[in-house]
Amino acid sequence: MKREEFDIRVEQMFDDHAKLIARRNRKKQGGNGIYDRYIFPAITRDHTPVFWRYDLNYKTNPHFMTRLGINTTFNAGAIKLNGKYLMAVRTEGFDVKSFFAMAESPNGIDHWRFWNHPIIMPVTDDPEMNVYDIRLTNHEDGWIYGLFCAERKDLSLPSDSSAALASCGIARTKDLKNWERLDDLKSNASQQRNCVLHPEFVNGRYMIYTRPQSGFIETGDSGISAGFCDNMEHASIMEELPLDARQYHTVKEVKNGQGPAPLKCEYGWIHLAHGVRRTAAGLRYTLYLFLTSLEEPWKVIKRPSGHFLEPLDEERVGDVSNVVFSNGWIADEDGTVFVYYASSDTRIHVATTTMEKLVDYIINTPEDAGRTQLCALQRDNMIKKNLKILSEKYPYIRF
Ligand code: M1P
Repeated sequence: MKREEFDIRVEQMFDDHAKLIARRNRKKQGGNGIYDRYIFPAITRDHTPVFWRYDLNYKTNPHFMTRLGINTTFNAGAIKLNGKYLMAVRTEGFDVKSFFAMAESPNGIDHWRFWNHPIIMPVTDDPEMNVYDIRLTNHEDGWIYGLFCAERKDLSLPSDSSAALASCGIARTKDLKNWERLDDLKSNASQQRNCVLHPEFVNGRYMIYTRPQSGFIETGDSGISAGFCDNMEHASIMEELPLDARQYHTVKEVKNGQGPAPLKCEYGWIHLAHGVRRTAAGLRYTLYLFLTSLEEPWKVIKRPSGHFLEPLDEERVGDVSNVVFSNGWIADEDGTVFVYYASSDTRIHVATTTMEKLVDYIINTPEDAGRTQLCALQRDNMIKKNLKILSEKYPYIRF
């Protein structure tokens, strides 16, 4: 490639990137009344800066090749800080290593721009191979904590090149730039993933939502659990209380995991979680909601039936298809709630709703009736009431 052509390619690339960042997103028409989806993903790999992927030196990259490709941008923690909407994005290179990178938006919907530098997360004495799925919690102790999965090779199985151990890495910051790494969470479980710090002290202690696992993939029966610790510098949880167990023939039949830190409302804590079912096409991940008690956040008091958000249309296809996953949401001062969810481990979307709608959904969506006949009866009850309304309103139409 000639020097002039190289320069044109570089300019074109920066131009395309600037247009992508400037693009406005719009709500999809219709919707389910619970939340609005948006036409474009909020963040894709093309949103990462060009200078993260290309060597811009003509002498060392005369063919203008991608040098360090970015494969996917997904599963982001989220927080609002100093008026900015921020995501800590799981950014995966072609080398299949993930790192966290902050992206910010002026309105929570579009114009997402990555900060120039990714987070260089400090390591413990036992550096992990990979980190992912950070949950950001603005804790009442004054720190912003990031709890994430820290994955290491399982050295007890040296000949199995895919044997891995998942543990909960913990770091804290005040500005999302300078991070202090703390000890990984200690617990009795052999592995942990999807751990999330509750935003308030509970009876004077830190409370962490956990997901104890018997193996890297297998989760055991306990599902989402909770435990307490006295400090975050050397967090240790020796007893985990089962909070939301997986259950036969529900959206969380195979496994589940807490999403972001729960949101507080007058009735309790609203939780967003993912639930996993096994299908002939593989695992299917959907998102669901539940409510825990204000005073005892480890006790579930409301369980709307079924899923809250499922992979839809183009969201269904990606690196790991048929998956939606969320570890970040932001509740704004005006009651708007931004739900950031990733589809198929590939890109990030936003859905918007309000606290009022979430509360209505949680309180008024009936619980799972338990088995098919009771579920059909539950639906038939609503059908009968609706037909009465319709026949009174439109007596001249036959329903
Ligand atoms: O591939 C789907 C998800 O699988 C894992 O989630 P869980 O531990 O609940 O099964 C994680 O690797 C997650 O990052 C990924 O999105």
